[in-house]
Amino acid sequence: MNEENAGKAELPACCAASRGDQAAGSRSPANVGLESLSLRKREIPVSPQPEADTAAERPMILLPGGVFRMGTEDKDGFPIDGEGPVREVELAPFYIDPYAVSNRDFQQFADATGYVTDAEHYGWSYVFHLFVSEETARTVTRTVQRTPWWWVVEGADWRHPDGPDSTIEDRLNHPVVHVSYEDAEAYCKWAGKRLPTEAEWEYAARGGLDGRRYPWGDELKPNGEHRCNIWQGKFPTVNNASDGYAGTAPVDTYPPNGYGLYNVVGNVWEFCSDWFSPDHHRTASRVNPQGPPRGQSKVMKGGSYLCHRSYCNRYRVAARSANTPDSSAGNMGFRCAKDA
Ligand SMILES: [Ca+2]
Ligand SMILES: [Cu+2]
Repeated sequence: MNEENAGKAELPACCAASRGDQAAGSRSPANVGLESLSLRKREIPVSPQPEADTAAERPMILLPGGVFRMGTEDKDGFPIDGEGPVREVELAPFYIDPYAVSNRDFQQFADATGYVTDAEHYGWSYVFHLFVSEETARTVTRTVQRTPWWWVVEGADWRHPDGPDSTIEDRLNHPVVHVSYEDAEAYCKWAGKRLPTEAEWEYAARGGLDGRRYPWGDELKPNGEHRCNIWQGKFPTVNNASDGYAGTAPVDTYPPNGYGLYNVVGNVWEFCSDWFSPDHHRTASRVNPQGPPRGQSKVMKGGSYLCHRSYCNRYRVAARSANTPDSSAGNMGFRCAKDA
């Protein structure tokens, strides 16, 4: 395959949408099952606020690097995404954050710099249909044809995650969303950090386990316990939220993995620094791989609160997706890394 053309065209529809995907006038109750809209009023659990500190001061996790096995040939996986082959990859030591960047973290950055995100610049972002208020829903005219649960909501941005009439005040400890790859890069620069490479992200997400499906092992719910924030019920209309959360969860929800990272799978997709290609890694160097030199979309890892086995089984450590650098949605965030 020509590397220039490798990228999002090959990716099957996922629970993320790109900025260019919207189509006018395709929203209709039949598309998305509006009968379940009452779910949107579900109380969002509020976690205790952490100690007041700054993201830059919070300790990062130092990982020793070395050789690990990256990728999967899991029968439950998506070979077309380039999840395989399983290969030995060598990494230098690096630091990574235990948590995704939270609304509180991003607020410090925005307050300090006056930074304007891509969503604010464009004036809209993708909001999952069940979170949009009735009033805001009346203003929605565009959705994504292949993924009609994504509504183009004017005035949706990181401060207004469900639309202009919503706020982050009740979720300061949740991951920031509606931030693009470019926004994530800007934050990292300000914080003296950087995004992880895909290899670093996956190594960190595996938490020291070898060849497992999830950060904690092979079983989705060990002893019947939820270990990540994904979708339960019937996607995209009925979310039982039996894991405790219909939307985002606080960044420190559920036990961490073996390296001390929280919510690496589920909750929000996390941008990595690599351009996406389904096959570049087959022939590329396996020492500190950085991804292809060019591309259309940036790698995202970990899946989100919208992932469901029936539709988008990408809440596995080896799963991959991608989005264009200026795209944003209510299920996309990031965590930071740093050279050791
Ligand atoms: Ca959930
Ligand atoms: Cu998904």
